[in-house]
Amino acid sequence: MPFELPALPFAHDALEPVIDTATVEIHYGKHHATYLKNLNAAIEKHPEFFEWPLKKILASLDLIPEDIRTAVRNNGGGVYNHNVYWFSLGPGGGGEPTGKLMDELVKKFGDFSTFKAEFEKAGLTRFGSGYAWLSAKPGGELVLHSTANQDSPLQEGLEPILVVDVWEHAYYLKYQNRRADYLSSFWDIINWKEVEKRYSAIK
Ligand code: MN3
Repeated sequence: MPFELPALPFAHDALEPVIDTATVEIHYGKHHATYLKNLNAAIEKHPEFFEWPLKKILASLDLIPEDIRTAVRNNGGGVYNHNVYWFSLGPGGGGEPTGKLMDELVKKFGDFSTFKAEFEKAGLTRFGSGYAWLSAKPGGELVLHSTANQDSPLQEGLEPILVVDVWEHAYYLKYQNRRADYLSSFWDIINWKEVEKRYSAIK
């Protein structure tokens, strides 16, 4: 069975004014959908990998046949990373996480505002296209990092917890060259309940 595009958990205009409707429509309906189409086209050549969960594929790219490995890395990453992105967001988001995730953030960064500043810096200093991530090691220790292009934390043995897409397509219509403004507004649309769930699932 081909991989599928998950329905967005909110309306296209639900992230206004942080992310405008046109950006959501193009980002989800064109960029994300195209990664999905290209991933399925690549896997068609070795359809046995349709049986694998996408996470397993991305965590073990060296097991993917060489003739499709780059296409799977780029397009599979493109599908998965955008899944994490959209499902971390929602209207009426913002505030701060609670529970175990907050405890670990404080342990790692000292306080929440230091984490925010470090996360924004990771997004701002990712040269070119990519993502800033809060990920977790297998034992639950948090790691702040960024990846280039459509690479994912799964390739480094890390579990993604929160992501911000810093490809220009994620923000250019509204923010143009002002990536820093996109990053500082991003906090208002984070659905911490979903992010906390993702973290609890690995512990
Ligand atoms: Mn994107």
